[in-house]
Amino acid sequence: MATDNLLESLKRCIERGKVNCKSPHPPDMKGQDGADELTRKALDTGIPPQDVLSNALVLGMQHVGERFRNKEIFVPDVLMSAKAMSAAMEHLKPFFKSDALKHRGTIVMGTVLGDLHDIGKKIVSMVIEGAGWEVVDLGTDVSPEKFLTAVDQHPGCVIGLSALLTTTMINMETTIRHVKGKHPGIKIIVGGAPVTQEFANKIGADGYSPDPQGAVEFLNTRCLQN
Ligand code: B12
Repeated sequence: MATDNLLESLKRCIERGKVNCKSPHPPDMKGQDGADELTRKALDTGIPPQDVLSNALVLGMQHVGERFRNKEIFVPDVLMSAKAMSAAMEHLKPFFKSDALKHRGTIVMGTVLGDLHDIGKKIVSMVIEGAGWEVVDLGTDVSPEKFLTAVDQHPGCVIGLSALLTTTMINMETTIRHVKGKHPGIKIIVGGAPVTQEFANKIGADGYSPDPQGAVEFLNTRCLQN
């Protein structure tokens, strides 16, 4: 299959929530390769992992978001797309793993309290790891107290906060206040679809980026300790 066709088919698997060849969902794609097989094929064909990520997976998920907003699909459909995305990302992970010798520092990542979205956070974590940083991923629905405990366990770390809901992005501010109350010098970067530079400034974050590359730039320019 040509590169463009392969990426287009993979994007479609994300949009339709086709996880792998064996999965019965969606019925009209029964027996066809899913995100699992097509990601493997794309990488084996020599398509760069960054292209697989940006030109198939993220684009597919964006389309899912638009259709969900327009009420053309519903939560169970989105969950299947998220599952397909996770299956694909498993194949990408090794390509973003970095040499332990390049260890530049530690970032504690988490999705804030009340928020269960983690696809974007996982992508950002993967790219950051590939840039030589250790990532401690606290998962989703992380309370300010849990972030503080992690900072105590990883002295000198940076924090990365993710939020996808307008109702939970305010919990970024609570987390920043809680953590900076005890560690005023700690650097905190925020991101997620509803977050903006203006919002980041308002809540006292040190950095904001709409994408993983910006997060790496922030870490390498503002957070290196030596
Ligand atoms: C997938 C998804 C879900 C899945 C999540 C599965 C999972 N494991 O993550 C499920 C089905 C569980 C879900 C549930 C809900 N969802 Co939802 N969901 C989405 C959807 C379609 C895609 C999100 C996504 O993965 N995008 C792809 C990734 C790659 O993009 P991203 O997350 O933005 O991340 C990128 C950047 O933002 C940035 N980034 C992200 N984090 C960070 C962190 C740092 C530090 C940095 C620097 C950068 C950064 O880099 C990433 C890579 O480029 C969005 C639509 C959208 N347009 O965002 C709705 C959306 C976020 N959901 C929405 C809603 C309403 C809900 C529910 C309330 C629905 C319901 N009725 O139950 C629940 C809430 C559950 C909860 N408590 O969290 C709304 C939010 C509206 C709002 N104004 O707040 C959206 C916008 C859909 C819509 N248009 O209405 N959802």
